[in-house]
Amino acid sequence: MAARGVCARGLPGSAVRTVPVAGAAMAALPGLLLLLAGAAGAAGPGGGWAAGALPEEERCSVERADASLTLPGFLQRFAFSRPVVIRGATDNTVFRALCTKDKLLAAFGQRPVAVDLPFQEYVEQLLKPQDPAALGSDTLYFFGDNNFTEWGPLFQNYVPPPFRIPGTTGAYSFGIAGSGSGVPFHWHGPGYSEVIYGRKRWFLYPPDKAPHFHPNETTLAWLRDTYPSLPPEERPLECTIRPGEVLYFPDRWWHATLNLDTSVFISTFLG
Ligand SMILES: O=C(O)CCC(=O)C(=O)O
Repeated sequence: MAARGVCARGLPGSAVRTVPVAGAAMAALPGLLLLLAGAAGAAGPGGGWAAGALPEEERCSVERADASLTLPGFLQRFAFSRPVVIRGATDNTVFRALCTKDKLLAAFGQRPVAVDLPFQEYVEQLLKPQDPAALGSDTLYFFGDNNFTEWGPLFQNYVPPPFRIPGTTGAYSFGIAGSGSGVPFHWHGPGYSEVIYGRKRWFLYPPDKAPHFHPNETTLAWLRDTYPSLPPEERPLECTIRPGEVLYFPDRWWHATLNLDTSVFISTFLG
């Protein structure tokens, strides 16, 4: 699978800064990661990542499915028509154990996630709750453009959602972001999102129902300023996903995200 950034069609390019990961290869990393996996659980249920204090939606309006969903059922009911949150479709216990704060810092702390910015500095200095007054263009969001020489051994331990749309392959995009951060409304091809740690609130509109938003407004600002005045018929579909759940969004569906906690997450784009 190849790396792919989030700046696809429909996303205001200035609103989200994806941070390219560059640098030297990490020799012997798979062995290191597997050793680290043996000590899973010591960081607690949140993996050592900070919890946030933002509210969840009152009601999840995205349809839900469980592990009994089959590929024919997925293709018939969701793949081309509507989002779904699937619970228990995959077991990412091993990957989760590798994504605790301590373990990611031990494995990648010195690796650059932006020009001259080691991952450890991003985590310790920039991974803060979102400033509600900040513009989207001033928000650093580590998501996508992952360098697969360095991060590939970690992703080998990720178990992706089981259903593919025929003729597509999956491309991973991995991220870690602070409470209150998120991606403003945009759209692109179909894909999945899974949180490994933290809760992520999703807002979705079908392709023919463009949301009211300013491209340089953060999701947090949109939630505060626009969302409360939306009449019921203009409200988005929404749901908060937690570890163990994946959200699927079909082609061209508008979507925006809000990390309720510091979140470790991975998208699988189908293309
Ligand atoms: O997980 C996020 O915060 C952003 C995900 C997203 O926008 C996407 O997968 O296209």
